[in-house]
Amino acid sequence: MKKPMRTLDLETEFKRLEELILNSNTFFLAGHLNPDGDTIGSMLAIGSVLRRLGKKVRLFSQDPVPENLRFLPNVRAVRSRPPKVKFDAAILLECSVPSRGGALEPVLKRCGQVVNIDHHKTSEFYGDINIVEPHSSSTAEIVYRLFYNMNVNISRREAACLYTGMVTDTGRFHFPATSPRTMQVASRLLETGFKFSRINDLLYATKACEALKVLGRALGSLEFKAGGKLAVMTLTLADFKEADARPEHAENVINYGMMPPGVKATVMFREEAGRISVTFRSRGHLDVSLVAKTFGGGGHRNASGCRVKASLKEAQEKVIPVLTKLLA
Ligand SMILES: [Mn+2]
Repeated sequence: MKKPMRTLDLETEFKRLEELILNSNTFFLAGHLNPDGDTIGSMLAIGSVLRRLGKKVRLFSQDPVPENLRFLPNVRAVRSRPPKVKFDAAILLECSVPSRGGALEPVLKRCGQVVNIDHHKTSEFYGDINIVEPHSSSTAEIVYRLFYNMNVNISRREAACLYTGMVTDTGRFHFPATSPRTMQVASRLLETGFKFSRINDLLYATKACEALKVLGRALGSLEFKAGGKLAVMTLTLADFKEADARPEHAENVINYGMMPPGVKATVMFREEAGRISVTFRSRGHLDVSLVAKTFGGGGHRNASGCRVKASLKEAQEKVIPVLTKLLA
């Protein structure tokens, strides 16, 4: 890889990528670890367009595609084993640094050019071409613009992939990154006639029975502290056993804690063998990562976590006072 040069002129970068696509034949596409709807949807859409242009494409995700995205067209083309051949170009999707995609370096050394497409401002501009657009709701929105510039007509299936990227990254057009342009792009995608309602059903109205049972138990455990500003949820090993569930079935459960009016922060205590996993959520300026750090954990201002070697009761007695103090 050449030494990165920070390029700020986005239109020039789009043009350079168009030229690279037209002048190259083999492409390696990769997304980030723990892939989400935006990474996988964007990858599948680019892969499909490149194939229609007669190119050879390898899609790679070191981590498996999550269960809830396996409905996407041609998703089985995404492989978790890195290829051993050369490519004219690599396109990395939302990897702020190449290692966000896993062990990519050996493959990237065999790629003529590296393209970095991202909508996070943390991107390190490591590519030969860098399309980094922090004002974009999603990578899918950037990819749409690329195809639009190239005068590529998007197929129904490609539109379904890009829509999935946009709807998941914006939290169903809910987060502040959703712009008028996001809605315009979504509207253009809908015009292709793909079944967006079916996709929304699969993404948002489908949940494993085990996950529903765990959710029920977590909601049943809700308690309020700090004068109603703190919501506390608890899941014991027995809860998981009785729901026949695994820890991943409790993913996102914590977000329900933020729903009651007046709640400023929420914490979930989840019992594991010999320790307690503690996760935090908050809104706005309230920095729950400070609490996580107190107990050797970390994360972001509004979403963080730690693990405490203690019983459930002890962990709660340690953590809740620290949170209450933050809320005071
Ligand atoms: Mn994204």
